[in-house]
Amino acid sequence: MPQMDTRELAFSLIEESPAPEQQRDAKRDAERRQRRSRHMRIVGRKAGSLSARLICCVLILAAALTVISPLGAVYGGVMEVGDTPRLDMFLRQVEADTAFGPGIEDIDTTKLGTYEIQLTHKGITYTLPLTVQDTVPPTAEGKAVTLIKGMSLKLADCVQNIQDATDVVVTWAREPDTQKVGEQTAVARITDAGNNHTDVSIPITVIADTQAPVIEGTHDIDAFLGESISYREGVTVTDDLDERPALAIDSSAVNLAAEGAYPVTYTATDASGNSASVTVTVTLTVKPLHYEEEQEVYALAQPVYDKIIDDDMTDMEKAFAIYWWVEDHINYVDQKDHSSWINGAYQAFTKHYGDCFTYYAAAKALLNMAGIDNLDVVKSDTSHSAHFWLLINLGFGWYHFDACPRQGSGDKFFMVTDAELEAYSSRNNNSHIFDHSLYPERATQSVQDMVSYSSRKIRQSDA
Ligand SMILES: [Ca+2]
Ligand SMILES: [Ca+2]
Repeated sequence: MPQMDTRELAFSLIEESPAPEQQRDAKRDAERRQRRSRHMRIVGRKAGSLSARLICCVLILAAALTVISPLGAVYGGVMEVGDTPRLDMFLRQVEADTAFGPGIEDIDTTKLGTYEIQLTHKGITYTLPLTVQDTVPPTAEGKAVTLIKGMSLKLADCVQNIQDATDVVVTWAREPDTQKVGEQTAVARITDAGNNHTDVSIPITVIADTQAPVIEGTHDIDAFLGESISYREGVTVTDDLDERPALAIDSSAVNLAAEGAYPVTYTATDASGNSASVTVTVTLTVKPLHYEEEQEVYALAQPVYDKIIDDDMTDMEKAFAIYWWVEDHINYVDQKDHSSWINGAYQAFTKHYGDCFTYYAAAKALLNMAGIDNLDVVKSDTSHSAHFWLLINLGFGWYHFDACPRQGSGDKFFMVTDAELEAYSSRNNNSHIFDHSLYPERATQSVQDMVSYSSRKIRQSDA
């Protein structure tokens, strides 16, 4: 308790009391002392500090030597946090001419501490301490928790309905053992600002996880030297119990500075320590000169696609429109680079010239955009010349698709069967000879009665 208040109180008493020379007889003074003491005894629910009380006693004794105090010796008021200050916290008997001074409403009674207040009685103002204390422990409930062995447990998930007038701190009084499978009881401790605490029991069930996580989406990676590699792209890890199993990727064997094939291992581990691994191969090569990006090719092809394709067309009509655009818009010239269909398509859409590879590549880009399944076909006997074309499947079998212009009878190859293609090939230096075993079974039923090369239209039938 502040010493100043005690002095002020004592001084107030001195000022209020009559001078000793005015005391004419002891009886009158004694009566007066008893009367005022009755009316204005200041009380406190808790005693102040020893030193404060000593000082108080000394000062009041000193005052009594010169005057007879009308007030009691105890000072200050004590209230529970959250209550409203009342006069009876300071006076045993509240009289009509007693009131708090200004500022009493500014005291934050939700915060613990000792505040200075003003109290006026019979025209005299006293400065007194008001102590706000918290003596009521918090209340709370424990919440039963089930967790997987090894997983961490948040204390906040174990306690509910916490009630107290002050802020509280929640700690473990008895921490759970999350490595121990079975049932156990942990204890949480809720401590308030007044240092009162309440312990609540937490029933905890720890279950075992024996199944390893599952890694999906891993694949071999081809990349060029100098480019960054996204090992995590498309890779997911799931577990039967652990919602967030850990994924570690060991790429320490990859030499980013040298061409080669390197192992990369993905290891997923759940909270209980079960783990699974997958190893893929990362192949690094030097980036070819004039390498074009796939998305750039599709961006170049988009205006072509938008011009020749609309949503009302059947897949066969879309494929036929692609066939004619490729045949019409690429001029044939001999060339040697057949390394990448992306590069071939890039040349088709930017320069509009090339060889059979360019025709094949442009058609492949547009067929991909139309969502039409297609496969690359490579001529097997290149002693006379190389050749490239496609197989496409609209849902009723694989047919040959080759928009590179030819000469001679039967030189159009839109959805032709092996027999139809090979009839031409055998007459033209095995132009389309291919290894049948390398490709899926082709359709044998001709659809040429649906195809009009002269009108460039697909005749609708029951195909
Ligand atoms: Ca409390
Ligand atoms: Ca598991």
